[in-house]
Amino acid sequence: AAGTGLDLVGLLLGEHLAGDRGDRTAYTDPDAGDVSYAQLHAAAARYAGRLAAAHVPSGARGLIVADDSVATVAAVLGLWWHGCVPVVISPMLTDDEVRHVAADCRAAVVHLDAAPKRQRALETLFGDRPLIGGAEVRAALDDAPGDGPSAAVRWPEDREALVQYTSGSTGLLKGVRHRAGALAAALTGFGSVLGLRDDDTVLSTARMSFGYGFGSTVLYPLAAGARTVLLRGAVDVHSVTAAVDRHRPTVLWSVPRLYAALADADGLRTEQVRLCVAAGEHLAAPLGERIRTAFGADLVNGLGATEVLHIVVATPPGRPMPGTIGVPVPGVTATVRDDAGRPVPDGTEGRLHIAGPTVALGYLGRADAAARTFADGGVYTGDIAVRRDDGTVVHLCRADDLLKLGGYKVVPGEIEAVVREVAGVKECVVVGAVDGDGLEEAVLYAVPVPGADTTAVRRAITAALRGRLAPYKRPARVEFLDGLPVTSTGKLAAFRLKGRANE
Ligand code: 3SK
Repeated sequence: AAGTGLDLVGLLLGEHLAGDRGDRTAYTDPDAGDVSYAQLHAAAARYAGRLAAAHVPSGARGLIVADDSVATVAAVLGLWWHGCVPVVISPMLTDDEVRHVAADCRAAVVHLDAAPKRQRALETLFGDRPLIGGAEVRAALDDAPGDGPSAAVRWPEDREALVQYTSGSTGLLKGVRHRAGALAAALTGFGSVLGLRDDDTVLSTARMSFGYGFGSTVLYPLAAGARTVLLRGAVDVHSVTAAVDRHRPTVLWSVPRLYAALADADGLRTEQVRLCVAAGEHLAAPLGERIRTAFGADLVNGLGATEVLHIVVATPPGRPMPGTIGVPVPGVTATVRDDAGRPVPDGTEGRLHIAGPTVALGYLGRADAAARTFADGGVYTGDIAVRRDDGTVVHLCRADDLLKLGGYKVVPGEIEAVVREVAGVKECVVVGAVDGDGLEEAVLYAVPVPGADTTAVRRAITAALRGRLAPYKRPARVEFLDGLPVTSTGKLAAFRLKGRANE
């Protein structure tokens, strides 16, 4: 219903539509080419009209299973326009994961946009729910707005407006429910630290289906009126080097691991880059310095989490704070707490706790997990940190067993389950170690069955990892042991393996 509340479409596009400003490019899409702010706005209106015509109730959730594209952004904006809650996930998830999310979020409508073979497989997963294809949205980009609804729905600040899925410590994806007000607060919070401009060209290696990428490719660049270059296919040092060469971005968003590879890459043209944003995993001071030097640009290092929508602690541009994740962004309070939830004095390590307007409403249908994480007036990010007396925060490690590899959460148990099924493996454990750049990596320790041919077992492990796990989940090293170390009470002495992995 029109009236009071937030117009989420207006919040992101409103300022950029007046006069001939609407002709400026919002996205450069690998298929659709340059798409203007006015075209994007018209596509969102048409999308909302399409939802109304399909009798999708305002307030329902809409599942978007899609690669990054201008059609994906139009779907997000169209859902908001109609009063629906977008849930964006990657088509690279397994069929079981996609089915789990569709059922968990009770999606009333599904938007599908993937490479042809995957698209056909995905189409079979959703029963008789209305399906909208990304190709038809792209095909209509040049059309006039048509008979869509004239005004976008207004959102009460505390109403759920976005659900993002993230890995839990069991590996099961959980939906994080964001308030409408959090979207606006992110713009005045981290958005104000970042200072994107309407003459910026933005390139992000993080995808929209991840919390980090949703902010870096949708929220912040649209609100600033910038141009965003969308990537499709594999994101690696070669594809990013080629995209930087072709599109000359002024702002880059990535994870420390990819920056480390880019900093060493031949032929990367960086003269035009004014700002690099790094988040998603721990950034050690020497690597931060290497990135700054290689790009000749400001570096913003931040800590974010899906549970707080985006980056909440960051080093502001022009104020390097090496070895730290910086200071809380405006509107956010970051405290370090003991196991009883009491703030500890500066200089003491503890659990990082975030309070502020971007803290999510909770998890979809997971009261137990929510109670552990959303507590004491905010949320525990799952990180161990220390606050220094100058107010900067130093990230030490994760509080749980989750590994953060290239920005992705990886559950050691998922890797172990694959390896345990390999013939010739008696038992195995995965631990985190730190490589020469200070980046976390997974190390697999396996115990072969007595008498097994370890060369053959190693080959079988490698094949199983390649066949069953996404590249980012695969261990950097595999080592064989005669047995796993145990404590005097017979429990696994994981700390000894961690010590060994870091030797
Ligand atoms: O590191 C993350 O997981 C993250 C999640 C959401 C938004 C931003 C970041 C860095």
